[in-house]
Amino acid sequence: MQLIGLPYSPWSERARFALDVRHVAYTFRSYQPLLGEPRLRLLTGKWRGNVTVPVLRDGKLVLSDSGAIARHADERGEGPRLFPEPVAEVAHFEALAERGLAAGRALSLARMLDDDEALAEMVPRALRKGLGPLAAGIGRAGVRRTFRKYGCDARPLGEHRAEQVSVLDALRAALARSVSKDEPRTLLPAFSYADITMAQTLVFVAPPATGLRLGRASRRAFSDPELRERYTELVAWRDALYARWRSA
Ligand SMILES: N[C@@H](CCC(=O)N[C@@H](CS)C(=O)NCC(=O)O)C(=O)O
Repeated sequence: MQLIGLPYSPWSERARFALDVRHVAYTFRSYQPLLGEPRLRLLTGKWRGNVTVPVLRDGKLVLSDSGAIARHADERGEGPRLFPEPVAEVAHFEALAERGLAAGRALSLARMLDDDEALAEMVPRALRKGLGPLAAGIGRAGVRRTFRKYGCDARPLGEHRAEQVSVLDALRAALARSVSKDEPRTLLPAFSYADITMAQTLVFVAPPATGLRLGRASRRAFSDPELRERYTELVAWRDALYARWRSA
C-alpha cells in the first residue's frame, strides 16, 4: 500500500494515525501541491474539480478521502475497532471535526500570510535555498491558492473563529459527558476514530509535538496562543491520547 499525503496536514495525519493504530503497513510519499497535481489526477481519475490528499493506493483500489482510508484500515488491520456500532456516533464526530478543521485551516492560512518565514517554509527545502527572499513570494501565491481552493474567503475570519470556538466547546462538552473508563478519556465508550479525528481540530490551536512534520515558523502559524490558553485541558487530552495511542 502507498499513502500519498502532506507531512504537515491533519487530514493526512488522521489517515496515518488510523493505519498505524491498526498496524496496516504502507509506504508514505510526500505530495507536492500544484506540481504533484497532474499525477494525483491521473491516479484518482478525477480531471475536474479539487483533488486532495491523503490518497491511499492498495493494488487497484484508490481511496481519496481520509475517512474512507480509516474505514479501510478498520477492515484490513488489527487493533482497536475504529468504527464501532452505532456508526452514526462516529459520523457525528467526523462532521464536527470537518467544521473545526475547515475553520482552523482558514485562520492558520491567514496567520501564515502575515509570516514570511512560514510562507518560505511552504517551498520545498531543495528549492528554498537558491530562491532567497523569492521563496516567501512563491509560498504566498501557494497559500493564497489554497485559501481560495477551500473557499476560506467565503466568510470573514471572525466567523471562522466563532466556528472553531463552537467546535472546541462541543469537544469539551462531549468529553465531559463521556462514560469512558479509559485513561485518557475517549469520546465513545472505547477509543475510536472519533478521538483520532477530533484530536486533529487541536492542530490549529497547538500542533502536537509528534505526528506532524512542521517547520518552526509553520508551527507558529498553526498555533493560536489565545485558544491554547482557553482550552488547555483539551490540548492536554490530545497529548495524552497521542502518548497512549500514537506510537508511530
Ligand atoms: N476530505 C478530504 C480533505 C482533504 C484535504 O482537505 N486535504 C488538503 C490538506 S491541506 C490538501 O490536499 N491540500 C493540498 C492541496 O490542496 O494542494 C480528506 O479528509 O481526505
